[in-house]
Amino acid sequence: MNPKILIIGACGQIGSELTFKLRSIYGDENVIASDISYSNLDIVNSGFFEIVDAQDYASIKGCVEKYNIDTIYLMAAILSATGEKFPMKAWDLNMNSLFHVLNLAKAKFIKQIFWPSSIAVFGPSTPTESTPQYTTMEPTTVYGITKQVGERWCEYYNQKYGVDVRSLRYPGIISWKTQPGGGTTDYAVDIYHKAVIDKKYDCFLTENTKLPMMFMDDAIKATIDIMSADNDVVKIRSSYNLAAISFTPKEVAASIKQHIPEFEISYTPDYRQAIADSWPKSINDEEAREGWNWKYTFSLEDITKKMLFQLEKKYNTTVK
Ligand code: VAH
Repeated sequence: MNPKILIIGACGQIGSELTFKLRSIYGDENVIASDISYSNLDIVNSGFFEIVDAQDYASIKGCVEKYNIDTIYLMAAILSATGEKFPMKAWDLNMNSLFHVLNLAKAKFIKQIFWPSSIAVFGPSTPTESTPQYTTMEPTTVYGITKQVGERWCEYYNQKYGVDVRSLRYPGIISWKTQPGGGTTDYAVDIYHKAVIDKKYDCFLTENTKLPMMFMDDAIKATIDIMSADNDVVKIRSSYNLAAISFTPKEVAASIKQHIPEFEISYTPDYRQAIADSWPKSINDEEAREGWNWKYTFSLEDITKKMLFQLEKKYNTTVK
């Protein structure tokens, strides 16, 4: 029997691609996209779409009852960079939305939840290379704090009330379908757009700032894999470390120059440098690999080829 899925935050970077992928697996009629506004017309016009306020329990519950939803992917959040500009907005959205969805599951209105955490749960006191699943976590961003606290509540609701909530600590996610958002890792999205449009990019991080990254297709696969795994396979109910590759702005620029030789990068670090410096450089995801056979596919070269090809089509330019 197919799940009946509601995606909250379906207009966003990951939510939009999850919507299309889940529809291709379970059928359009079983996947309801929702967001606070009609901000992504590809999503709004491609299937079932509802306006849902992630901070309003009644709004979510009304959609759950209207479509007989049993599974929620909660993809709405304010990310790290924007969260530092609007700390209480980030706390309110990221936490209220999670409590509403957890409480709907506790009250048995829904059966299963996916909630994304992030490598932002780690902080400056965390070991930076091959960061383990269990280690010191002192996040210094509001976004990271909401993800750390959110992980604690997910584990609590699973252990106390039997709520089937599953979570992944996403690294920076790279995709071409949506514009870069309010994330610190979004330089790695913007650089490809600017490479195709302007053949140059002024990076807001320094050249050797190494961060964990992943192509969207890998992130979507991991999300669907963990949600499809048998309940007893999912041992960690806070959130699983998830890894693919790590690279620096200098390395991604060199990868782009292989295809656009005239591409030039410059560096003007801003407030986001301190956020990036607080995060790990690489992640150990052995629990995910051993737990449910997770493995990534896309290398940096694969990502560069895919991003430039798709963005060349999107902007109608010809990349050599
Ligand atoms: C951000 N893209 O930059 C998000 C991500 C690991 C960072 O969670 O805020």
